[in-house]
Amino acid sequence: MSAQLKDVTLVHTSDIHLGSGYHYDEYLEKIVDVVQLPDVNGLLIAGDLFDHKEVSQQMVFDTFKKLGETNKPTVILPGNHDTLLTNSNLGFHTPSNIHILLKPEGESVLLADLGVNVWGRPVYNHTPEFRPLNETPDQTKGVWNILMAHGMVVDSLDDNLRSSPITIGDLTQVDCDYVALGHVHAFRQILAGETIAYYPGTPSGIYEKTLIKVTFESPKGVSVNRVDL
Ligand SMILES: [Mn+2]
Repeated sequence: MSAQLKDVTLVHTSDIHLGSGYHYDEYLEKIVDVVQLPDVNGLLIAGDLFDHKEVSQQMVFDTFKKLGETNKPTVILPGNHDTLLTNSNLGFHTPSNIHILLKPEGESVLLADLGVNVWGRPVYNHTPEFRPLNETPDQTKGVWNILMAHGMVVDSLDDNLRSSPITIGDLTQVDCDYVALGHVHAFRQILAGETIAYYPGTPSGIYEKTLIKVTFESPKGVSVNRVDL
């Protein structure tokens, strides 16, 4: 970490499952309310924004309109439920503050105003062979580096046949300041070497409704705060 890094606070959420019928609009509003706070600079959605690909066009339009109105950089990594986003025939326009990571091999977006680089590999095939977090890029110098991954953390690939596995070994070897996970519907810290990795839980549905505010400060480092909605 260098002293020139800017102080940044991001909201990290996942597993919103819009269209599943669990009062989605209420929770999208709550997320947007947190993102609108003056101390928040941007938003990370680590997969399963939409529940399925038959979500109504009106809901898709309303969702991107609300996320666009924050005017804060927003990075979306498609999860296994986001077939609406990974379908190549997207028939909608997204506001300019929204970046969807779509390249199957993984891609980065540099949020230059914030001094943040975000990388993620979207879920196209939710199978045991798909590895969201192996072979990740090296850090970009002079900015905060965030990796996003939608999958199931497992001790090792031998343990089970979970789809989209993220091993503790994968998490230990990454070179970044924060790993924004999604897929598990509960707030959870994952311990893996020096890596800081969290599931934020889900802001909607029948579970405890949580998200994360993560703050990057020079030279103090990274602090993670659970927010109960
Ligand atoms: Mn999922």
